[in-house]
Amino acid sequence: MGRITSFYRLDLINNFYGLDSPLRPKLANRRRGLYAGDIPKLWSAMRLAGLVVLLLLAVPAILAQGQEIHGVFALQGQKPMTDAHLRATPVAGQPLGRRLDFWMTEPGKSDAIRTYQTEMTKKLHVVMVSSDFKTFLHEHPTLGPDGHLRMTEAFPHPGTWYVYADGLPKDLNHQVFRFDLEVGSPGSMQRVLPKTGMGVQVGPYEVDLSSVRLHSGMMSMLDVSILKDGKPATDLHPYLGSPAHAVFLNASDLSYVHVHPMSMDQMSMDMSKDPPPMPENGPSPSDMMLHIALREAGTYKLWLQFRGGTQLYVAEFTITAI
Ligand SMILES: [Cu+2]
Repeated sequence: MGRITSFYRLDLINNFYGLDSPLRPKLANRRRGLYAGDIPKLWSAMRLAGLVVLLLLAVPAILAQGQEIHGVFALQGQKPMTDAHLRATPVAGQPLGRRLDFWMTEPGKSDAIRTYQTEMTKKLHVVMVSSDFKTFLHEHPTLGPDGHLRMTEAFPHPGTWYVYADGLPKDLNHQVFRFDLEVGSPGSMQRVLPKTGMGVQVGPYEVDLSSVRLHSGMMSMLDVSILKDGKPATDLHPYLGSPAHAVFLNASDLSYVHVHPMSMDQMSMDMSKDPPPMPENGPSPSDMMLHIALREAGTYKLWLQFRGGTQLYVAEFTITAI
């Protein structure tokens, strides 16, 4: 019996690995009830069931661990000085919730860079845009002592999100990376770029630009004015130290440009460096000047974010650079 059992064991091993066992004809001939014919079938069924159980166990474990995404350098006209990484982990009970963990490394190294310069009051600016260009979010993760910048985001709808991490690691210049993150299901790749003209209405404000056509490859000056009830708005406040934040995305290669308009007062200061952040609760002018250099010709979406009263607003424009 011991011998037969070991024959069966060998046969089962061979069967498991899909090998043709030289023992099988002998064993089949023995026709010992259930053993000879049924065990291989039973074993196949058990293997299948085992695989299903393994998959059921593994998928939630993989999901809980999150997805690591390598950042694509996205700052228009610049070269990367670091690598960037994002781990996105689902939040239990929130299908559209993700814990986002960003870190940068020096090329070829694995240790997270631990220091970031503070820019516009924050260590990292995270801009998230839905793949159809309809939704714009701007958030700020918290830098931990381990060099990881973490935040939790409840995405307003499923889809593919272009997540841009914009910061100044160590003593380096701006490093901006794009991460393509799928939340729930893939989003439409059809980018919505309506012809906006030079004025758009957002909430009670009208935002006017002096032009929506720029020349690429050179510095342009755009006047920005914000009106309320047809008059210059008087209830504006700085947001993150600036009268407004302007993010341009090139609709074809998704390259990124982020600039801040200056108040006329700031323009009379030393223009070679950034003006000091404006106090958050102080007033902000309704007229400002945006210095913008788009290096690539093409169509861009501009999101201009500002604070009116206690609320944040985003004015959206389609800009053509020729
Ligand atoms: Cu900004």
